[in-house]
Amino acid sequence: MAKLLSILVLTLIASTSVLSAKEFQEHNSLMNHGDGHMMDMDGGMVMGNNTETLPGGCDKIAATKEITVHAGHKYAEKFPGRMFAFDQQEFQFEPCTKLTINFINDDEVRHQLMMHGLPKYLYPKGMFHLEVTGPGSISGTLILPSADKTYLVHCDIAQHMEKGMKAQLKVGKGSGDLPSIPGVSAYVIQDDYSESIPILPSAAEKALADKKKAALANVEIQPNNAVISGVMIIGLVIGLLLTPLLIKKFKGKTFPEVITYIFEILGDFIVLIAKMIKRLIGLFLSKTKVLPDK
Ligand SMILES: [Cu+2]
Repeated sequence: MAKLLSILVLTLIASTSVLSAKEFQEHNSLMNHGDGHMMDMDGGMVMGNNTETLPGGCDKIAATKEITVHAGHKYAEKFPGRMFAFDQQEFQFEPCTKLTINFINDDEVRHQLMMHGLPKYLYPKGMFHLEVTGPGSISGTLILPSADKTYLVHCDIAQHMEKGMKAQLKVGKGSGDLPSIPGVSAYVIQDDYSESIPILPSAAEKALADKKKAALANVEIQPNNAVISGVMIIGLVIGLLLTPLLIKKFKGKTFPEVITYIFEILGDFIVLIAKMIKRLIGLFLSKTKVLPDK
């Protein structure tokens, strides 16, 4: 029984390890969900597939083209600081072209080829989308609109576009270049690997630090100065006035006698204060108390 169990467990482990080592998969038997949405249970998906309906302004299909686009980590090697990329960053087609894209994922992760801004009456959410999880291929077709426009092509998996998986597709003359297309247009946020930047603070940072320092110095020193000038002067004056009197008083007395005398004075002083408080309370009570007429 124990032997049988161990064989079963080993078989399970072996089969899962075979499954986890992903092999290239052609996603070509997809289930059609309607509206150009097709998918399988292995991470293959097409959205916005359109092989027939002409976009507004297209009298006929102007041309039929087929391209293959790879997605993978290795295509980002030529772009410093990027992690993922397509093997091409720019595409250009004549308006009303029927375009078939064969999308190949060369990585062990999930990648997409997404186009945005297409006419919504024809493409749900204005989107054409191909997706493959792990190494594999998938194909989809769309008919490009009639107007000159530049479309964003990207992978929408978190951070994949920011890390380089971004391209542009121009229909006709296009409508300019999109920002941060690796190798095509300037990055919106430039990477800077020069040594001077992390070591030396910028002039603005330095000015800010100096300002903070000055502010802190003011807060700490100014009130102290005021305290010293006010209280200290009063103390000095009192001390100067009392010293001759005290010298006279303590002449010929020993140190313990002086201490005893000081405590006696303090004791008298406390008693005096207590008496004054008592008298004040009495005064206050007699004034607030409503006494009946005799
Ligand atoms: Cu991706």
